Amino acid sequence: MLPLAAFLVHCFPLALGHYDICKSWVTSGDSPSWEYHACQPKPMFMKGYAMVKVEPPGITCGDPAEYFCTHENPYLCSDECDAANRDLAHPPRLMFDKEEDGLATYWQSVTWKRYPEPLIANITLSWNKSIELTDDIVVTFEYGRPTMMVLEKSLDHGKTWHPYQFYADDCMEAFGMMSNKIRELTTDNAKRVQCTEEYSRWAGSKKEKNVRFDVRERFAIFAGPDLRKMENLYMAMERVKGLKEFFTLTDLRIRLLRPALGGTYVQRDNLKKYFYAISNIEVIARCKCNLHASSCNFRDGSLQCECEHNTTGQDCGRCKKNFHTKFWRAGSYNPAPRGSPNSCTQAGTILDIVSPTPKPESTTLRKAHMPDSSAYHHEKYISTPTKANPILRISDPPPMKEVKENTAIQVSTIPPVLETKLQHREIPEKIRAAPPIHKELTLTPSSGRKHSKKGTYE
Ligand SMILES: [Ca+2]
Repeated sequence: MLPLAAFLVHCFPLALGHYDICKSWVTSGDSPSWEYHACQPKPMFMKGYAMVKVEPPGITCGDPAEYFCTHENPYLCSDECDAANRDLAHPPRLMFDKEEDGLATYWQSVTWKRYPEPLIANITLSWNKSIELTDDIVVTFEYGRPTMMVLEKSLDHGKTWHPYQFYADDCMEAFGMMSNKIRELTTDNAKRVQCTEEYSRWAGSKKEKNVRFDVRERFAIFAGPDLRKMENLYMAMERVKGLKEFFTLTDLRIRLLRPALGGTYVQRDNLKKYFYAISNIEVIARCKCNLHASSCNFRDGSLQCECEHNTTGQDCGRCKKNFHTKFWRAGSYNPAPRGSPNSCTQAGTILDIVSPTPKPESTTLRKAHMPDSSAYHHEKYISTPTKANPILRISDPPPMKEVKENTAIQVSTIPPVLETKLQHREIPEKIRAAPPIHKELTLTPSSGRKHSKKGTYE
């Protein structure tokens, strides 16, 4: 019974096309040998491995200390941001920390005291490594979501940028674009850059906090509802030009262009209620390893693929020394369900001609354990990362966390094929404004506490 169970554990992922092992030890035929497979690392929570940059200088609140209010209680401006006080400071690292006890911790910008000059903030996340999105990007805002925002990506470490999605409460007014829904995309335009109003309209700052980049819905165009047919997505990745690249990036940039307005116009007499506050940025992705690695570790300040198939490099993007008898090629999802390893080979070996197609007669003999148990362990698991660059990194990386397989997917690389005509949208000069409303401001003492997720202003 036990050997059967071990066999099932070993073969099940391959049967589902999860590509989670790079090679297996096969005992069929005259002599045992390695059989090589296309493989990829599991998805990981990537926020702990990013370098973060918040611009422009001085955009973070607290220096000097200032009071702010909220849309729910606009004339109760009792909260204070003070960078010199640990309990009242809102530094960038609070966008990536682990929150406990139901308390939201968040980065916060200065208030819009320079209105009508736009309140602009850029938040850049850099991985120094190509990664492939496997789930939605989710940015969580406290005190309301921005009414204008652009999510951008870079594939060349921030040299060039491309829009991923535009967000506005009125796409036409903000960007001169029609508002579109992701679910209206089809296989022909799955990588189209759009503007959405879904995440920018006012619904109460506590009711709707998240702004998404819908990766799963785009995957579902190919893989169907609940992503049940991932093999169809993988085949599309091979077939549709630019599809893999669309989900690949080295950097993300969130451009905040106009804060939440509370469902109305800007009220000039109370600019203390306009600001940005972000409590979390979730990015779930896998290392891009060109289907040549099943694990990815944090070493020497960045993520590195643990390359197999005689490949090497951060992305397994070239052949190892002495394995250059054929040109390097990325592994392939084709043919389904196990793909092709496209290994680098040495003269005289047959490494790259091991059939990638299913061989039912040999699978019954495939051993569940490899000859070297440590090698097997190495392939299946991700090891603990080392310390990050202390200067740029916002926090030490957390222990490697894999994302459950059913929450994620896969993808791979090359330059982006996004619609460049959308790259240089100007911010409208006119920011909507209404005549000032004359009400008496009521200042009360600061509570000096961070705010409960359940709401401080009940
Ligand atoms: Ca937080």
